Amino acid sequence: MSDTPEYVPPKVWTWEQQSGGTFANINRPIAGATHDKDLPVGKHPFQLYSLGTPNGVKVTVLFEELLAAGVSEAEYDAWLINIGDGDQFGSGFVDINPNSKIPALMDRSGPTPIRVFESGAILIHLAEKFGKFLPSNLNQRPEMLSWLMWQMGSAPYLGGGFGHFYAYAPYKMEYPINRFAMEVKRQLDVLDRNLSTREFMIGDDYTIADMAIWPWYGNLVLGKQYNAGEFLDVDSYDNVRRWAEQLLDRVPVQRGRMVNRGVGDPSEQLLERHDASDFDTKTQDKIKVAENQTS
Ligand SMILES: N[C@@H](CCC(=O)N[C@@H](CS)C(=O)NCC(=O)O)C(=O)O
Repeated sequence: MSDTPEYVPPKVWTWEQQSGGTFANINRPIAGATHDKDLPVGKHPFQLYSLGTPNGVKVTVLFEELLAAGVSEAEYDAWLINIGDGDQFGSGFVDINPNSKIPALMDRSGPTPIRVFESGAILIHLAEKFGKFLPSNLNQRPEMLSWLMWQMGSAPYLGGGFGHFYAYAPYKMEYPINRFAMEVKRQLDVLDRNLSTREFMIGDDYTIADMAIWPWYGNLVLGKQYNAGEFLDVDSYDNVRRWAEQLLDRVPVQRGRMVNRGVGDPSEQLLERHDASDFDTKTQDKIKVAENQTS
C-alpha cells in the first residue's frame, strides 16, 4: 500500500470535528434538530423538501412524469434544502425526516397531512397512489420492487463509498478507492447484463425502478458523476449507456433533473419549483444562451 501510515483505532472512538473532506462540516454522530426552523408550505397537494442530488432527482422525475402523463393531482412545490448549510437539521425538516436526509415529502392531498421519507418509500407512495409507473402485469411487481430495493441498497457503495473516497475525501487513499471502484464496476455489470435483454429494468414497462436507478448509474455512465467516467471506463457498459440516453431524452426526466439543482449550467438549474411555468423561464434562458453563442 502506497499511501498513509497504518491507522491504529483507539479503544473508544471520539468525534474529531477537524477530520476534513467535503461535507465534513455537516457530518456529526448525533441525530435530531440543531435549530428551530419551520418549513414553508405552498399551494399544491404535495410539498417536497429536497435538493437536486441523485436521491432528490428520483422524486422530481416521478412528479414530472406523473404530470406529463396527465395526473394533474400530482402538482407539487419543491423547496430547496441546502444540506451544505445544514438545513436538514432544522426542526421542521427533522419532524418530516428524523434521519435528516433529503428528499422528504409531506402529502397534503388528504384531510390529514402524511409524512414520507426515504426516496424509495416516496416513489412507492406516489406510484401506488396514482397507479402509474408500476408494472402493468401484477406478477412483475416483485421484479420491480427487487430492482428498486437493489438501488436503495447498492447506491451507498457508489455515493458513500466510491464517490466519497474518489471525489470528496481530503486526500486519495488507494485501499478504499480500489475496494469501491471494484464494487461499482460489478454493479454496472449487473445493470449491463440486465439491460442487454430488456428495454427498461423490468422489461417493456418504464417504472419507478428506472427512475430510482437512472440518477445514480445513468448519470455515472453519461460521465456526469464524480468526474469518474474515464477512471471507471463507463463507456464499456453499452446497454446501460443506451438506456441512460433513452431516459435522458424524456422531457420529464430533463425537467426533474433541473429541480432543486444549484450546480452546473445555470440554464439547467431551477432552485425551487412551484409551477409548471417555472420551466418556461429556464427555456427562455437557454434560447438566449444559444442565441448569444451563435451571434
Ligand atoms: N436512503 C436515503 C438517502 C438520502 C441521502 O443520503 N440524502 C443525502 C443527499 S443525496 C443527504 O440529505 N445528506 C445530508 C446529510 O448527510 O447530512 C434516501 O434514499 O432517501
